[in-house]
Amino acid sequence: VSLEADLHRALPQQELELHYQGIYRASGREPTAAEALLRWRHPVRGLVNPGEFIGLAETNGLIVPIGAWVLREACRQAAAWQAQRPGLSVNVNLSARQFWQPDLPDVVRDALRSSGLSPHLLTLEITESVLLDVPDAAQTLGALHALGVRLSLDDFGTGYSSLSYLHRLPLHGLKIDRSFIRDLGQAQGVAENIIRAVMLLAHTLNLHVTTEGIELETQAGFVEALGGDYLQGYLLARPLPAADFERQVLSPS
Ligand code: G
Ligand code: G
Ligand code: MN
Ligand code: NA
Repeated sequence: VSLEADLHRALPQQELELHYQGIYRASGREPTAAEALLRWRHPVRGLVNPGEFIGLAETNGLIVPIGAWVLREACRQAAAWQAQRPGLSVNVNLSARQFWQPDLPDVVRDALRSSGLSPHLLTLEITESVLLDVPDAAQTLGALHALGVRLSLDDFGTGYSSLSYLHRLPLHGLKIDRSFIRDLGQAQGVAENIIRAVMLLAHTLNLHVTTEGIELETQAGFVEALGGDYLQGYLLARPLPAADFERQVLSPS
């Protein structure tokens, strides 16, 4: 039986789950958000990471119903966490394929309504490919912005970045791809200069900057010294099942 046949059953058989990775304010290192990351608990293969099945789900279109489920579940969980941590927001990754559906804003609005989560506590992460590959992306982003949700540009610096859309589109922030953090401290300081330049650009445009892939204290310190707004990475927290996220991130001992 192929992975694809199994994937068709994953949603109805309730094999999908969300893990959550903390996103921390750089100053004070308080968790302010949780990025929802999809996992597939396959009955035979065990826990499958999205790298192994998101591409497949994008090709066969299953990412549309799966993505709708992710939005509902992430909003439900974030709403439930408000009692423990008021103001905690949740980040959800969207594929370009979901933007091809004209009802995406309705799907987002329904997830907010059924959960009761305030729209400003939902951040939608999109990649530059959305802006390049989807004809009506700007219009859809406008409709999402009108709902009151936040929009963040993910994996920034790895795609075909265009400076024009950074100020044209209703973005709240961008996430510098972890490859730049990984390369910090290498010869000539190229990664340092790129991060410094991207931060200056983003802040000039009133965009918040999250740096991903922070694994070392030296990387966190460098980003803080440059004025980065948010930190994400294994140094602060790994992606965790919801119950572990509550224990380790929301109520650390
Ligand atoms: O967790 P991992 O590092 O394997 O994630 C790999 C990729 O899968 C990342 O680029 C991440 O953005 C993407 N991803 C994780 N969860 C979701 C999801 O719910 N929807 C979409 N479209 N992508 C996701
Ligand atoms: O493309 P996106 O940024 O959504 O991908 C997020 C993925 O990055 C998560 O699935 C997570 O597993 C991975 N990730 C998060 N923090 C780190 C880190 O510090 N180091 C590495 N190597 N991967 C990370
Ligand atoms: Mn992401
Ligand atoms: Na990313």
